[in-house]
Amino acid sequence: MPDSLSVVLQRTTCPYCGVGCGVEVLSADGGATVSVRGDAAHPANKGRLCSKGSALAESLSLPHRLTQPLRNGVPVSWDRALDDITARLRKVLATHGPEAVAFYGSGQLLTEDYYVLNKLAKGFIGTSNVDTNSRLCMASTVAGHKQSFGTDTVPGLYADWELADLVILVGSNAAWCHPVLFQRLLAARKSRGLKLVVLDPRQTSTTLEADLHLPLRGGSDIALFSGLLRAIAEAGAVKAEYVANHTRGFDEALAAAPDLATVATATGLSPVQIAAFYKLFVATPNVVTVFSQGINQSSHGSDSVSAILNVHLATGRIGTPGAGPFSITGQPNAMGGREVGGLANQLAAHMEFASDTDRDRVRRFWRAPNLAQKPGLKAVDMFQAAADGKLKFLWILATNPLASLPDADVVQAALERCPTVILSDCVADTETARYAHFLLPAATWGEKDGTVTNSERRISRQRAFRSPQGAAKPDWWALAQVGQRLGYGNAFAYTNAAAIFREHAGLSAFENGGRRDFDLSGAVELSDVSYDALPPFCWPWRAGDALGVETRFFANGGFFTPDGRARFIATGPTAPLSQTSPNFPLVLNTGRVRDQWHTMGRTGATPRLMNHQPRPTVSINLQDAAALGLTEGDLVRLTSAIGTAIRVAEITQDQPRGDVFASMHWNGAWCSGGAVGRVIAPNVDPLSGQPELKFTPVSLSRLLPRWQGYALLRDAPEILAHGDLPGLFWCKRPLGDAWVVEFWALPEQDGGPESHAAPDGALLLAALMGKAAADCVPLTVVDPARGRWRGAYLQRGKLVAALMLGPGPTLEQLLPFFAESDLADAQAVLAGRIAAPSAGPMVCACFQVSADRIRAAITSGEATSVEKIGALLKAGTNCGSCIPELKGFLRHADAPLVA
Ligand SMILES: Nc1nc2c(c(=O)[nH]1)N[C@H]1C(S)=C(S)[C@@H](COP(=O)(O)OP(=O)(O)OC[C@H]3O[C@@H](n4cnc5c(=O)[nH]c(N)nc54)[C@H](O)[C@@H]3O)O[C@H]1N2
Ligand SMILES: Nc1nc2c(c(=O)[nH]1)N[C@H]1C(S)=C(S)[C@@H](COP(=O)(O)OP(=O)(O)OC[C@H]3O[C@@H](n4cnc5c(=O)[nH]c(N)nc54)[C@H](O)[C@@H]3O)O[C@H]1N2
Ligand code: SF4
Ligand SMILES: [Mo]
Repeated sequence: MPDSLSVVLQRTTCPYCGVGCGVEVLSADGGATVSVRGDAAHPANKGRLCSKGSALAESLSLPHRLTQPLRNGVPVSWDRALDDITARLRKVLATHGPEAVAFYGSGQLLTEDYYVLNKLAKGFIGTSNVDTNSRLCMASTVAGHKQSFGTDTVPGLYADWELADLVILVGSNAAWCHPVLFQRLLAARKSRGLKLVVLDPRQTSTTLEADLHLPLRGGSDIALFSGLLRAIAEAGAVKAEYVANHTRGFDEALAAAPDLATVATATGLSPVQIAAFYKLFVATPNVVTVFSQGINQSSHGSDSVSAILNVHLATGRIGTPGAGPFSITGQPNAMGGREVGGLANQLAAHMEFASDTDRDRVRRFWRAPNLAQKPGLKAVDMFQAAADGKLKFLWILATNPLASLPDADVVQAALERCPTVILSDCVADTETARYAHFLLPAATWGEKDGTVTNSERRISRQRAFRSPQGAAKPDWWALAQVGQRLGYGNAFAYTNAAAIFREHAGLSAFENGGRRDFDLSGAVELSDVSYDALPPFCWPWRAGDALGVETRFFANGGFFTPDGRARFIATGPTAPLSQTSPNFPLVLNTGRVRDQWHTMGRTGATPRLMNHQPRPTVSINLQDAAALGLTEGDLVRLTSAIGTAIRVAEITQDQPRGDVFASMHWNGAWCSGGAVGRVIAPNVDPLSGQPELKFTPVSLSRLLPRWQGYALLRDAPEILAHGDLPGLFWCKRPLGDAWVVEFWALPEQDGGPESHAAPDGALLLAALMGKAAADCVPLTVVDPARGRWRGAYLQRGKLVAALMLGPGPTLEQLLPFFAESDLADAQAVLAGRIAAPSAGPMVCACFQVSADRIRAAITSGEATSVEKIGALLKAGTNCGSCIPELKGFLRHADAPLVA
């Protein structure tokens, strides 16, 4: 830990996406003043950061940070909390056995946290009910890899994206979700001329860059890639020697492969488009097929993965520079979780429950008294079991299941029914937190030490550069404390993260002898000092190898199946589990936006990240919107077979007809009725258990609000529980130094008010401000006949809150007054006798360049290219994440912007 007076440079890793960028943090005053920049020495990003990474310094002081253990909302000491948790655990074990105990973790845990979690649960408590949000993320890839390769391994390296002549992005919006890697790809294209094909039903910032965009029907990639196997065979492009020497099952897979006409029917693409794609694939030996959630989050996700692996195996394009299938992981440590066995069907260090030898080996290594003997409950089943009353003890770490799992009603029922729910998180206001009996304050990014593994198997250090806030502690510590209290002192006597890492490396090496690809035998003896200084490296790191050897797998076979051969898996067209119908005629697709991270805990509280897409929208195709009578900004109800959600309409050409898109981010902590998990059925892939998050039949209907309004608040609003403001739809966000809550009064039949008259705003303001309202002077202008209520709170002449219901001054007009130290004419403010131009949505988050400024520069004729925009306004010159959008502006220079 740096001492408190010096300026310190610390190298660490970004806590967001699976690209795993190196970050240099300059901190002074013991971490109170921090700035960040990309680490030029880190092989993943070579100095670049995207908009989210660049904003890390601003997101360090989170509102509603959890700084103390809470039991039923009451602060308690760590000792008290841990004693109580252990006592409850013992009781559940004695009464109901280990099957009644479950842990639900996250790809945002560090490897060390994850290792201790897995060891405690599977080895000592004896439950394999240990699953993670990775089940929602890349479980289908894990299943696909294991079936075909006999192990869960990404064969290639990021460099392959740059060395390829053809890169196919399947169900990946890398421009927004893996921005730095995407920039590397674009740079390589510029210098080497590689081709980029993108498969995505909708138009995205990624498809805008594609040489060929195939807007295939949701869930139909499996047909396309199965058909490709046949096209490869017909073109004589099978690498017979590779197939003969290193694989099994080719003939069966080929027999199942559909013809072109079948593929065209399944995908909705024209035979000409499909044939062009097949021709390009066949003709280009160096091809990397990158796949992400458009593939994984499907009820046939693991077969879709297999269909992709099949074409690479058939052509022998695997594990060579510039060729291979490439699963790109989402979370910073999704891969680390797979390495420690974080999923309910894995054991640890790439060992399997199914193998007696593996179980015995892990048992001996851990000296485990209660090693679990068979796989446990996968995420969706785990929460169903809790809702059914079968789970009595559930410990959730670093994830927000109520906001991110499908069928949120069941998740809520699970949290309500389970008698002991523990949540380890760094913030107190997540949706899940409302249901936890124990909230344990976790040290978070910048406060904790450990390692993460990125999508190319590169292990990087996360390093602390400031002290944990309040009583926050690393997750491994809390888990180890429970292990010790259960009487397993020796097994959980870790004093630091380095000790855990050494043990993890030890398990990977234990009786390995080349049987398991995950091998860190080179790190078994790592000293604390070497661990502190550990540079990023790719696994395997085998004993005797120099640190930094970068291995590709399978170019010459060597698979981890019993006979060393890969398996082809026979696949053909398979449809999503639920189909559209007259009642639910549209398909809801869900995913990510550029500047938000998951359930928004960190990014939602960062003003410049919230500017990019400030409301919970649903994107609707122009013609679909016209048919439904919807216009931009309308309030829309989405209804599926299992539930409803409310969103704000965004009308766009980017959506194909019949498809709508809503981001996964918004949830009950940030808006009411907006979490898409309320409408997504828990349909899962039978092999991987991964839910179908990208294909939900829905209907849309317009909600005509009684009135609309907003509140501006100096401080983050009090926590608003789902339904806390009956009859209203609301969403919140930070703006400048203030916070905004927008309101829509729902129609009467949706629980809204009986008349158009504005309600008593004073009550609403008090609900938003909580105790802070007490020492403020209220000032109100009420005009109910015209449906208006305007009010403000002043504290020693300073505006601290304002509420505008009905027509009145806009947010932008009001905001500047929050900065004034003595508001001379507060009445004039409320009356709206002020003007400030709107800047429009923020496009370049790094330099805060708005859409209006960019459009003005283009209209003036000065900005004719991305480079010119950069020279004039700096937009796009730092992380480059907005370059695709800048291109969109240039392309549509004459078209009106949809804000
Ligand atoms: N900005 C940002 N970046 C992130 C994250 C974030 O929250 N915000 N999260 C990280 C995480 S954990 C993950 S897992 C990754 C996810 O990264 P991605 O997988 O790239 O992100 P998504 O937006 O979930 O989905 C990608 C695309 O799949 C498309 N799609 C939907 N259905 C289909 C289909 O049937 N076939 C095909 N071919 N495409 C389809 C969607 O239209 C969408 O554009 O992002 C990581 N990076
Ligand atoms: N509809 C729909 N749903 C989806 C998806 C989708 O595409 N569509 N994508 C799915 C995917 S791929 C993913 S990965 C999930 C992500 O979904 P979640 O994992 O539920 O989302 P996060 O917001 O990342 O939750 C992480 C939590 O960990 C906390 N945290 C941060 N650092 C630490 C730490 O060091 N320790 C502890 N204990 N807590 C910490 C944060 O405050 C936050 O509350 O969502 C899934 N859900
Ligand atoms: S691409 Fe952005 S979010 Fe992902 S690791 Fe790099 S800086 Fe972080
Ligand atoms: Mo993910």
